[in-house]
Amino acid sequence: MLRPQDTATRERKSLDGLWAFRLDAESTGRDARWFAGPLTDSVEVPVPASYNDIYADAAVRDHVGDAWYQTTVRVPRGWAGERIVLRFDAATHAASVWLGETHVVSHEGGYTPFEADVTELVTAGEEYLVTAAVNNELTFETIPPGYIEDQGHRRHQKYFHDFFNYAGLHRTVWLYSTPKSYVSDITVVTDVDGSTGVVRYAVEASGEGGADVEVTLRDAEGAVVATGTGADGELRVDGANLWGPGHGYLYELEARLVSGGETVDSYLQTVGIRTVEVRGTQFLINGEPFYFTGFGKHEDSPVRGKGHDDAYLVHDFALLDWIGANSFRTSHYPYAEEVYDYADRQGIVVIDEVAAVGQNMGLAGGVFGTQGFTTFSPETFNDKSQEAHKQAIRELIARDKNHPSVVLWSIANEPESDTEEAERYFEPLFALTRELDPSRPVGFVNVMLAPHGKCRVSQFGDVLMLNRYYGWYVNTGDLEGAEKAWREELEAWAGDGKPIIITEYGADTVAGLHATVAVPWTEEYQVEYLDMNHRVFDSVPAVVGEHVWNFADFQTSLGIFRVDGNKKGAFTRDRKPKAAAHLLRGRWQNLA
Ligand code: GCB
Repeated sequence: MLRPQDTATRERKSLDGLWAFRLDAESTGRDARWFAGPLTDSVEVPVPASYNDIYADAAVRDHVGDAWYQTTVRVPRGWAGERIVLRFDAATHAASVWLGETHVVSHEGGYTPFEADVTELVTAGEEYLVTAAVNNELTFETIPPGYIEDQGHRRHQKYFHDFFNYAGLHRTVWLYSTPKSYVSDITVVTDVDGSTGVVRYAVEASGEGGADVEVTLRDAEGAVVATGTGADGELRVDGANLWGPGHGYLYELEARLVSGGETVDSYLQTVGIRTVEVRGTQFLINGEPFYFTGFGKHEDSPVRGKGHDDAYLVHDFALLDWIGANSFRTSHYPYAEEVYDYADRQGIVVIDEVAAVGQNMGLAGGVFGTQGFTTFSPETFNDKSQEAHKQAIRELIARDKNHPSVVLWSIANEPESDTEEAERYFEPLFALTRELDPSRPVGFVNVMLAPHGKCRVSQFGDVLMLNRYYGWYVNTGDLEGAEKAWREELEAWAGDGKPIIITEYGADTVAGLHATVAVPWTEEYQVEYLDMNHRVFDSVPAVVGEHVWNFADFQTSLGIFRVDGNKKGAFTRDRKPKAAAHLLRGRWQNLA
């Protein structure tokens, strides 16, 4: 799905700012047609942002159900005769949208975009109400899952993952125009042939039709390096400047629809020419072995929660650069598209993850206090859950397929994977991912409860991604025992002959807590814990990457084993380095 752009033939208008906002705990708004006029009894809310932490109000923070957002938009006068689209970059987790009194779109899935063609409903120059009912409920049939407990005095959202269920309009809302004949999709796959870069493109056109496709590829200085005609084809670039880790070199593909010598529509797609390949136990980018250093991250910051923020984007990447990280995983959901664009330009490598986290009732019982469920059953994860999971994969790949920074799809984090039901559930998801994108490897993130020899899903992955907490959740405070157990398990996995990425290892650490003899929760323990892990990784050649959990401390749901959130960050929530950050900096700068 293409992002809105300003080009010679298109314009866009951001609807970000303060919107009217009203909670609907009783779920009366839809029947009472709150969209039919200005939202009464409302306050103002910033877009983009999570609403939860904006007010000093537990009812907002812990709200379960619909939250209503409303703004007015004036369609620019100059857009008469154009196709006009209303687009939400994300609404977490589901939304229904009205333009005036007309329902224009509904969408499920909190981290991917959706849009509605509103051409027939608007007149250029006129003003309209835009209303969205954004719902944050998680069920066994949503991605991610959860369930609602009716506690009499309140409905309480339970879930099986460890980050706070922030909700709202987390990303930009757009009104944009395209011509009536328009470029509706572009797919770019690149290859390298000697010193020649190969760019295979496919351009989809929609609308009134009758136009031819022409493409022009320009280098970063704007010089034309290749041209083509036809809806798909292959462009060749002699002496190509490849995209690679630390080298965010981008070409630009202009796709034009041309009719009678006139350009009807023009869309600009950045292109990084690179290859990705798994060979034996190696992960190759441009034919060179790549070793991932970096983090599992979160979209999380004080006040705005999961709202996208360019200041945090640029700052977080500055910290990745400072610490010598070359990559991160978008744990545990697709991030804002701005993040991938920036990663493309910065040469940062991304493992792109679908929001399938928490599909593991074994883990949920122990860690999240939500006992008594079976993971895969007609009442829990069933065919509808699997269909939602498939849809989440489709939307992820449709959105992110053209980013050179994305080198690997992660289709789930720590699901149950040691049962026959899990094997049956996941096999088709791997097949779907490969069918949608044969150009990238695919994997899923394995949990400690399904160790080597027990896991029945890792057979489907091109790489092994392991989350392990030896020395934290097990062998707590016993780094010697942890090292032994960890090495033993890792060596068993290495026998599978696939590259292994350690996608999580970490220890909760309260910044400023110290001890002479390292004990859990102190900065000293986090340092020794990481050191121990690194000794283990360095002794197993199949390990091709290490992602510390987590980049920064982040907010979690209330509970008895988190104090104001998860403290496994190398940085605090406000991005101050703990001692561990300095350790990592030394190691990763050396590895680079
Ligand atoms: C995990 C999860 C991650 C948690 C982390 C922890 O295995 O993948 O979402 O935050 O452990 O700190 O417990």
